[in-house]
Amino acid sequence: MPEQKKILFTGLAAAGKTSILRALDQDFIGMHQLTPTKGVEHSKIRIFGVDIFRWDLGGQDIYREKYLEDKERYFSGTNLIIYVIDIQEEDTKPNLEYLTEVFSALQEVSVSPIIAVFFHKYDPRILLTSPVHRERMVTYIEEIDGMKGDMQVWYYPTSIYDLPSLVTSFSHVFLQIFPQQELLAKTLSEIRVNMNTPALAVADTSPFIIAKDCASDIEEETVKEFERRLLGMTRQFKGKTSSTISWSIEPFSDTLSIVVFAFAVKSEVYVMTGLFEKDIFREDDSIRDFDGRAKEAIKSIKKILELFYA
Ligand SMILES: Nc1nc2c(ncn2[C@@H]2O[C@H](COP(=O)(O)OP(=O)(O)O)[C@@H](O)[C@H]2O)c(=O)[nH]1
Ligand SMILES: [Mg+2]
Repeated sequence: MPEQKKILFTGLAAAGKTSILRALDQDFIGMHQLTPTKGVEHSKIRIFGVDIFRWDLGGQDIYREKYLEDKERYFSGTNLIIYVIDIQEEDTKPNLEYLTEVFSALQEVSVSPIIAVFFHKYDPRILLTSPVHRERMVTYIEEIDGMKGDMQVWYYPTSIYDLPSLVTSFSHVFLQIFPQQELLAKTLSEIRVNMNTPALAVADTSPFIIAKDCASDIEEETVKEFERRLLGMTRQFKGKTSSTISWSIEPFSDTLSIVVFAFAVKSEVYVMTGLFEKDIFREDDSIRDFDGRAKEAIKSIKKILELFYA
């Protein structure tokens, strides 16, 4: 039986924890009807055939005290903590105090999960223009690095107005609990070079990005657009099953097309998405060659994905 995993979402009240969970579930209706989370809300997702239990720890003072009193119950068995900070909130002290308490609670119950800090409500307009928020984020990082001890902490700016930021941040840190991801990342990078594409990714239909590799000279904006398109195209395969490899193609830019290949591993659908020169698709011969190489690539990716189910 595959083991199960536990993810804690925590942080102060109104930081955006529940909104993040809803956005990751693509539940945009639920997102607009949020009431403050009372106590803990549990939900379950499945990735690589493993049950992932998500605990949304409501952030009001009375509940936070309860978590810290009953540490064993809330913190033991945790694989990943996502600590959500409202970057628009000027006062950094309450977050740093609560984080200190969380770190010592983890030590007391002797667990060392991977920790992600989401600098949330980092809405696109702020990310582009505001030095104040950037300075606040830098201050947080310095402070947290100073108190994390041996723990592994990752930092991400996120916003519900930038869904790819949430999906890629969550995917990236979640994958850190799977050692197999290193082999997948390395293989995908080789395939990308081999297939001569500036951007290539593997995802499941949650959608959840399992690996992504981009050429070093590709523009940040193109990567963002690639992620946005890949999430949209991936969603079309949700709930579908397929024993063969199928692919679909859409225009991306003046010179590039975006191609999505769907394939199954353990009866779940996965996709490989990449950007390819439009010219490839003008002649039958080069299409055949492309198809053959893609299928070879997918074969090796499937083998690695099977390792995640071990
Ligand atoms: N500007 C902005 N507001 C957000 C974002 N995420 C959540 N919010 C708002 O922040 C408030 C609190 O969100 P909620 O998810 O209930 O926070 P929780 O208490 O941590 O679960 C709500 O009014 C949300 O609409 C974001 O990325 N940007
Ligand atoms: Mg909540």
